[in-house]
Amino acid sequence: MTAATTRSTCPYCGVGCGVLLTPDGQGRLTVKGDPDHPANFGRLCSKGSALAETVGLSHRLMTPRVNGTDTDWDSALDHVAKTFSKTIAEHGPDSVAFYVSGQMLSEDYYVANKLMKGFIGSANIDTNSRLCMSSTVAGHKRAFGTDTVPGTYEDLENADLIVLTGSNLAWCHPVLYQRILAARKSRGTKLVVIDPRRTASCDGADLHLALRAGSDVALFNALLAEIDRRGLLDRAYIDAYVSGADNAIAAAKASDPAITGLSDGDLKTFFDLWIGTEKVVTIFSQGVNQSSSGTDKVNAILNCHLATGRIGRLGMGPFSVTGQPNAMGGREVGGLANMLACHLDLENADHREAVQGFWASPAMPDKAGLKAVDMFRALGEGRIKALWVIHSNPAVTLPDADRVRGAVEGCDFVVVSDITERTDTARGADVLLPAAAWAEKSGTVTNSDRTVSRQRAVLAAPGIAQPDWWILAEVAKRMGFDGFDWTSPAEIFREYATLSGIAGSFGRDFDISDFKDICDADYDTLSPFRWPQSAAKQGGRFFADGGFYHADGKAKMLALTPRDPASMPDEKRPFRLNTGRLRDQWHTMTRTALSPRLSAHLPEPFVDMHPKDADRLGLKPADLVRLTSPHGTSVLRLRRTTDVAPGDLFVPMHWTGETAPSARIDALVAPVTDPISGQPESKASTVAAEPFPAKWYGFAISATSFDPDCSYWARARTGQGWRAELAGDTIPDDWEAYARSLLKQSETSAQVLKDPKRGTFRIAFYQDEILIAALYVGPEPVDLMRDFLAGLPGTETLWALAGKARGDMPDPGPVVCSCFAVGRNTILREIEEKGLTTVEEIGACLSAGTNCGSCKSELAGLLAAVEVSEPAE
Ligand SMILES: Nc1nc2c(c(=O)[nH]1)N[C@H]1C(S)=C(S)[C@@H](COP(=O)(O)OP(=O)(O)OC[C@H]3O[C@@H](n4cnc5c(=O)[nH]c(N)nc54)[C@H](O)[C@@H]3O)O[C@H]1N2
Ligand SMILES: Nc1nc2c(c(=O)[nH]1)N[C@H]1C(S)=C(S)[C@@H](COP(=O)(O)OP(=O)(O)OC[C@H]3O[C@@H](n4cnc5c(=O)[nH]c(N)nc54)[C@H](O)[C@@H]3O)O[C@H]1N2
Ligand code: SF4
Ligand SMILES: [Mo]
Repeated sequence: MTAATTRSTCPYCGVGCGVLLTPDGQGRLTVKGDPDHPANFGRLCSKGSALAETVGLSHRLMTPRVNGTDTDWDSALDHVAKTFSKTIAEHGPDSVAFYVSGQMLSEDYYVANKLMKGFIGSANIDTNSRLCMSSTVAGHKRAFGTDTVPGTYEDLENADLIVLTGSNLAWCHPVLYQRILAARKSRGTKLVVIDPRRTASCDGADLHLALRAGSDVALFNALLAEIDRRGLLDRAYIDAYVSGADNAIAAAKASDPAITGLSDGDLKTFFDLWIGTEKVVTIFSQGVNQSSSGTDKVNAILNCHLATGRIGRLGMGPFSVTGQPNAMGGREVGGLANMLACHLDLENADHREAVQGFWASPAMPDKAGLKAVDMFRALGEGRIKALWVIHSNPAVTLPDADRVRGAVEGCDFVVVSDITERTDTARGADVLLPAAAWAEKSGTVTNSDRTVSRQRAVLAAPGIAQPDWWILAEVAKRMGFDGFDWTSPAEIFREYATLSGIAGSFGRDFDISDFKDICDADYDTLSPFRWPQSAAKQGGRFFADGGFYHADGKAKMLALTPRDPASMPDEKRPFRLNTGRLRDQWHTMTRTALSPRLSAHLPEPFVDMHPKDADRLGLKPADLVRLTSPHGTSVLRLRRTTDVAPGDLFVPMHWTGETAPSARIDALVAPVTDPISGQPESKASTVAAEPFPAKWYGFAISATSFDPDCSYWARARTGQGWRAELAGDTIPDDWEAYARSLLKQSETSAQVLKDPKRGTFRIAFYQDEILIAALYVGPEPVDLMRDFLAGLPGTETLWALAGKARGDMPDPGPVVCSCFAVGRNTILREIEEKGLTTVEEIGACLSAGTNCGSCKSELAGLLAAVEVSEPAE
């Protein structure tokens, strides 16, 4: 590490990898994995490795903006404070709300929570963690009496069996997946994936249980019943530390494993593995949480670990992996509408009094505020009259997203703090506040295993952008509140650590009061640490010897009855819509889509459909499909694949009005929530599917950005500019005029190739023999070497109209390894020509998979595909 290098933490997933940042003094950065960070020991995934490509200024919001006009901070902050104060005076504190984010730093989050709960006096602050972790929070609290992840990452390396339940770890927590694969190599750890869909995580697994969507409670009930049947309950642990076991087991025995749709053989293999392996970690994520029975799913898993006493000991335990970089920190600061700071309870009068006393605050709500889905419903109905959205893009990511977008647009006063104005939420806002971004601001985040790490500023914020805590504190002061006079995140951290000590004195587990007097210099150099950190307890695991947080000191096993998802497929809507993430994009893509190499992995949104369903609907490969639910419609590119079961569909969640307006998939998702956690069922809506009647299809490349306006489009960045897929339901009168207007090339000289009878048209624009842009149009999805063409703008390519590489220039195909930009075709060619049989051999020949390793599971998948195809030839 050189003097110019600073330790920080990756801003994406909850693995919480340490990074080493070296700025070049010109606003650019080099980003490397921190070899000393306990989350990643130097590794980074594709997203972490590409961070340097996302810190440019081109997309940034630089100054506050009120009603479309740029202004200074004083005017904007006064306006926000005045409007919030006026609304509260006229309509009461519950007429305003904050919608915040698990990506905020703990210090930012603490300030937002203090302002809303302690000073405005409402609990109407909720966070996107409601869509993410709230079922786990509720499940943990029901079972443990507290929201605590019992284990640590070392358990993953010390387990003999790892069960991924509703988690595509290979793509969503890639560094943990790499850690597991490494352990698998050295100790032979077995890996089971429980997911209705075949995912990249299955490539490294021993068993994939493609259970019916939503049936996890039935599966883990069946496991619990089988543990009992085999006489393998840990009676000593249960007698000493657990209540409710008999009822839970009786309910488990009464539930029908057939609901899972799994064969008896698969169930037996799973039971043998799970019951027969003491050191088992059950990892779970959004396939569990995002369900109308999400909390029950969590408890069904916790039941099995409590029943066997496999919790809190090295190499075993239930393990909820957090999604966002500070999802865990948000739970600690009390970011949810039904929590108080530091794991204190809003319903507990003593806790409320203690926090109010500590804050010296004028007010404290005694009941929970509106949860995310209800908050935006109230916004649409005019019950919330002023809303502040910080670090989230709800007009894209909440269910029933068109209605949410409409509610944001319709509300008289919506403030959005973001780093860019180009989001579907920001477009509907009245006030935009420019936030300092990752690498420009300082604070702490807590990862999935309770490790708190520093994010550090190494770049100047552009324009007059300011950190989120500062913006919040300035508004609080202007609303006339005391207690917001901090001058640095270190001061906020000290206050927060002090409050956690008060929580500790109430016996709460979240206690970092060791740091209540930390000086600025020590905060600057703070090394990662795992909570708790107090006089009473230091880090480590929880619950091996009981010590639960219910009044009787015991854990609770819950009696659970499986429920179907809220809507079941029927004649009108025969498909089950599953949604989730891709390897190289982060949520609504406001940062990852800036990186050409991340955009090259899967540049267009799509719907995965089983070939039998596609045939039945008369859909050919690459056709466009229209999906419809009672809430909205989407148009997406078809991918025929047996990865999904017949009747199931999978659509990624990432595309937006900026990148592909018809692919905003949450527009279709029903606003149905889990009755206990309030978490939406984002993975199990029902929809109808039909061919989209496009009259023409197109593909465009350009060295400069352009704004398509046809009925279907999806655009992505490339190393040379932009690429876009297009389709329309009306044919333009004059294709050349259309192309010139679309690609903003009114005067540029062009080569044209057209066949009006067949309806094909191609145009390439040149400046001094350099290709500037091109458009390829046809009546069917256009067959082109897209990834090859995407690399042409800005080069001397006089034969671009051909749409494919010359014989001597092979088409690399879609990128698989984003670190070294190695395409699928290149890998397949090498596998076949050189007879490669292992991922390591591919690495040796092409470097693919040798940097971040995020593509290793896909490389394994390509090797398997080639093996299968050989005998048939
Ligand atoms: N690349 C990337 N990584 C990310 C993120 C990102 O945007 N991009 N986001 C981060 C965030 S905030 C989060 S919350 C995590 C999410 O991480 P994951 O939860 O791993 O990701 P998802 O793709 O949302 O969903 C996981 C799986 O649940 C499956 N599933 C659907 N229904 C069911 C069901 O009924 N039962 C079971 N058992 N499985 C089901 C889906 O098929 C999907 O493969 O990822 C984090 N990491
Ligand atoms: N259908 C479906 N929907 C889902 C999910 C799903 O699996 N399926 N998953 C859900 C889950 S788990 C999650 S976590 C949510 C995520 O959903 P969101 O939180 O809505 O998505 P992001 O794109 O992460 O939004 C973050 C916003 O913060 C901005 N930003 C970046 N840095 C900063 C900063 O430093 N300060 C401020 N103020 N702003 C900043 C970004 O530009 C972006 O607009 O989506 C949920 N929605
Ligand atoms: S696994 Fe990837 S996205 Fe997650 S923290 Fe590490 S580098 Fe960042
Ligand atoms: Mo999430």
